[in-house]
Amino acid sequence: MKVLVLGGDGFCGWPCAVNLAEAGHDVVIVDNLSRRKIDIDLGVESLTPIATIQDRLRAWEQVGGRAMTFVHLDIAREYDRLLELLRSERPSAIVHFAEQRAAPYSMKSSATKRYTVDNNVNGTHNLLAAIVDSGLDVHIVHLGTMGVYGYGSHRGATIPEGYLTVEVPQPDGTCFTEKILHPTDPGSVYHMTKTLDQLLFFYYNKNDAIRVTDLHQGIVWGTNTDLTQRDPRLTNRFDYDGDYGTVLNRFLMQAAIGYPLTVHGTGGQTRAFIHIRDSVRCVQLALEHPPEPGEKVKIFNQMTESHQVGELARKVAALTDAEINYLPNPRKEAIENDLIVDNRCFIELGLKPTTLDDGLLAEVVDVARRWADRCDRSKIPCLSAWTQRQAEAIKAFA
Ligand code: NAD
Ligand code: USQ
Repeated sequence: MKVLVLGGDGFCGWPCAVNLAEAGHDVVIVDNLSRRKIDIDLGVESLTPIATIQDRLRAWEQVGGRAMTFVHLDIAREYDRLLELLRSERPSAIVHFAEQRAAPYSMKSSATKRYTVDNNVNGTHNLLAAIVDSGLDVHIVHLGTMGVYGYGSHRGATIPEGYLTVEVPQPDGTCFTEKILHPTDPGSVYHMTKTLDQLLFFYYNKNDAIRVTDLHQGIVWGTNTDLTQRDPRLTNRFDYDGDYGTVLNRFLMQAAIGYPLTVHGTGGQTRAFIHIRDSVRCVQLALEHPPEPGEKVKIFNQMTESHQVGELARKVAALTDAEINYLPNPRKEAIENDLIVDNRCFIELGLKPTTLDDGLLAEVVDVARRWADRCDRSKIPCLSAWTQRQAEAIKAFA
């Protein structure tokens, strides 16, 4: 099938694009390369050296991969070109990764807050409006986040896959039951944009019968898949800096270079995780099992396990002899939370979870050791503070 991969030059998008090409799909990567530009603005680089998108595509064909094409397009700003692309390519499905995805970056300043909202909300809305304008029946597979549910206390309740059944009291004392979107509780401006995306999907699904699968993904760890390991020019990116690096990959990279692991607060935060190989597999499964015409938005929890940040630090320390540093938390978030997640949809579709094992953790440490001389240690601290209070605590500690 013809698939557009929006954001296909990014960390999750690139391995997903090559996997879909390998599975026999006609893949068109659409990306405005903003992620690479943000690296330049921040003065950081992926720990792994990444080839240009043009070199990636050439290398992919040279190793025998099915050819993919690339369109340089900003989905948030170039509506007419996006519509023209839909009309000319007539895709059956669109995988939508094309958003500003870092919570700390979204909280850096009013400029990055506004950019994140403009980019993410406009991009998603442009896509939906363009599909309606095009008259095509396209299945959107969107990368959302587990963070839409929030990390307050769920008091031991299991987080369902998107919808909650509630009892609504009637004036006569009886109740009716209804399935509603699970209440949202975003913890950053970035996470807030994902809750707005949910509402956009809900509306366009109801009004225009657009078929959508929204994947509420946990934190992705690891770096390469078998396919991106086929040639050095296919290597995936590895973010480690204080804005874009995510917790487990950061700990593994820190251990590799002898930098004390940066635990925020007590490390009591529990989060959902998924390995990049499973992320890629889940997107393929979602594409192969689209909603029926007229079906409401499908929501899957795309995660395989939950862990506490402090527990992960201790695990990495035990594996590598790294030291742990407990730092003032730059984020306004619960000191501790529980997280029990229903992820049956993907398991029933055949996902065999890749869980955290020492071999896989060691593999990431090896990648990081290999490129350790590319690491700029001054870019490791997380300095983006959620409020003035957190900013002052970081300053006082420094
Ligand atoms: P990334 O920043 O590496 O990739 C996003 C890609 O989208 C980049 O290549 C960027 O240039 C492109 N892009 C951004 N705005 C665009 C626009 N307006 N037009 C065209 N292209 C645009 O991020 P990622 O880690 O690959 O994340 C991809 C998606 O998955 C995001 O939506 C993110 O919210 C979601 N997600 C990521 C994680 C994670 O741990 N990385 C976890 C859960 C969900
Ligand atoms: N943390 C540390 N030390 C660090 C970095 C982070 O203790 O060096 C803590 C944070 O305070 C937070 C937790 O680790 O409590 C997770 O932080 P993160 O940066 O790994 O993840 P997050 O900001 O939630 O964002 C990432 C992706 C985002 C995705 C989200 C999924 O960047 O795109 O949506 O994970 S989820 O966490 O399920 O919402």
